[in-house]
Amino acid sequence: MLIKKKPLWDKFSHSDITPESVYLQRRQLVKKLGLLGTGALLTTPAQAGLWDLFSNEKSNTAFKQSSLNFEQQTEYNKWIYGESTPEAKVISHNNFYEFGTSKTDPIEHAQSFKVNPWQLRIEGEVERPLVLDYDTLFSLFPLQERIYNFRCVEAWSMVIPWIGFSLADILKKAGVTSKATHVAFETLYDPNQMPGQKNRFVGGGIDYPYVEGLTLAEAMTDLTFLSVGLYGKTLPPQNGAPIRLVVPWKYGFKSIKSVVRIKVMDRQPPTSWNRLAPSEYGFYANVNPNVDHPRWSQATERRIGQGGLFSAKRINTLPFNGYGDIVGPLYKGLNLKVNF
Ligand SMILES: Nc1nc2c(c(=O)[nH]1)N[C@H]1C(S)=C(S)[C@@H](COP(=O)(O)O)O[C@H]1N2
Ligand SMILES: [Mo]
Repeated sequence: MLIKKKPLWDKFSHSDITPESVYLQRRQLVKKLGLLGTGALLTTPAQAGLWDLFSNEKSNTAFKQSSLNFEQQTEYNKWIYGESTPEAKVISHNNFYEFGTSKTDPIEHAQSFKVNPWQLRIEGEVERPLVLDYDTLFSLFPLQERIYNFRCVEAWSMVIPWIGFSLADILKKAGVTSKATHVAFETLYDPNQMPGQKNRFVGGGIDYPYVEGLTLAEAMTDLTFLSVGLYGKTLPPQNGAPIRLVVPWKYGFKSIKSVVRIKVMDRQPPTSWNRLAPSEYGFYANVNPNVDHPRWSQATERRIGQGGLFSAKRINTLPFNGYGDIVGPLYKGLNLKVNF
């Protein structure tokens, strides 16, 4: 399912792979993770997950690996997803309109962006509002690595090793009330630091602060991630330091950067791109190869970092960016062409 880069799965789905080689691969991975000699291999969810991985191509267990430690999970993720987009691309080809609309503006103009001190507020329909300072962002929950495919609405994609924790963890800590139906997010508003907020031309016409939103069910899904780092380090400013949302089954614009406010709501909040161009960008923005953008096809994507800018590899785009077996049930009965 959610496997974007396929070296591992390709090996195991080809008919010329014998059961013995599958078995050896599994032994090798289990050994790499240091799980040999720990006793019964199938007694913990993590180990059962590993077993599933090799017995059923469709199973995705990366997010059930709670009993793996950080190093084990990193190793495991590499095996599932293959290698990530080169770090140099991930930090230099960005959308962050607060710093300008070209892909190279953020790395050029965000370097002096002050991310510490920082305050992230969790408020609205919650039992216990929270205000988290910079250090707390990194210490509140154990940090996990998640290698996710990331698909921009502009039909390019990368595979990025994020560091962070599930949004659900923080929402559970704050305790959402029974009135909650949606979650709204807001980026820092500081025109002195962000030239795009000062000047409509630089900022692409967005009405700042940049805002985003999810349904409560989407927000509570374990896939929905708050990232504080990538490639094992804190986030560079151009990628949304010190903390940004990552919603891997939705177009990239939902993954709002440099978040200062998470507000649990009793209704659907407005979102920046939808406000700017409602016929082009919907509230849901689920990756969908069958619903084209009015001005271009969404059937394929250019995988950044594979083959250079002009010869870059084009691959097929998958429904929900490949995460359909996890999040598809959230949209049962919803017309995805109308609710794009
Ligand atoms: N505040 C804010 N968040 C934002 C954006 C932005 O312009 N401002 N751009 C979005 C878009 S369109 C994309 S594709 C991703 C890009 O994330 P990356 O630069 O880390 O790859 O950030 C999203 N989050
Ligand atoms: Mo995007």
